[in-house]
Amino acid sequence: MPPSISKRIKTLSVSRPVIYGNTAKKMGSVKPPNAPAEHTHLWTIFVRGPQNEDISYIIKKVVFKLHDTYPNPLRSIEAPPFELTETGWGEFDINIKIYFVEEANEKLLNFYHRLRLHPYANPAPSTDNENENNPPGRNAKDAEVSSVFFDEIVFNEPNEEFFKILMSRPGNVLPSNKTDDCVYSKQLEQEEIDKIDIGIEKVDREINELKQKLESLVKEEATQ
Ligand code: SLL
Repeated sequence: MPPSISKRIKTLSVSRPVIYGNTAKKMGSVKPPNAPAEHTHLWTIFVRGPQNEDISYIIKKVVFKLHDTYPNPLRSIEAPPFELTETGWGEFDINIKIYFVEEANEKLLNFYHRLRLHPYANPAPSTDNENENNPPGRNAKDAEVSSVFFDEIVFNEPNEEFFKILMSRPGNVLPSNKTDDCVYSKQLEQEEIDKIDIGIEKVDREINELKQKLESLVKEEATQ
């Protein structure tokens, strides 16, 4: 990567939302050609914008490192959509490396996603971060499984050239409201914050109750 001569803008951060994760479906008798007989699931791993917007103005390529049981496990996707569809039988951790466009002069982002193929028998109440896509009327065990996460890529002190690129898509921020196509929004963010606030209040209340209980037990003890 050629060194960027563009100056970094001090004390400024720009964040961009991304969605990453996988969907998976049990295959019936119809399998893609060349799929080994023991492969039971068709799955797709992806990195995308919350509304499927083009993110290639900041991302140059995404490299997915699969389990060593796959031939050529290092799969480099150099143009959008940054996704990979495969077949398989097992769940494993996929290493994801996001490379940014050269103008960014940024280090790559390196993280893992656990490939999920199976709907769990007794799914925990779904957190909005990871949800079971299981519409009514469909057999739970055949439903498409999805394990999808929201995150924000934060660019600290971007250089002037990259800042211009970031600002060229002012619409690439979170939408205000949830829609059927896209739940990731300011609205969902606020709902999550509200849930956390309620949780904090509950824990504070419980701590206070326990403290009072303890105090009265100590007093009781002292008077005996
Ligand atoms: C484990 N979770 O920890 C398992 C590994 C490997 C998955 C899962 C197909 C590879 C192939 C496939 O699904 N591998 O048949 O080429 O041991």
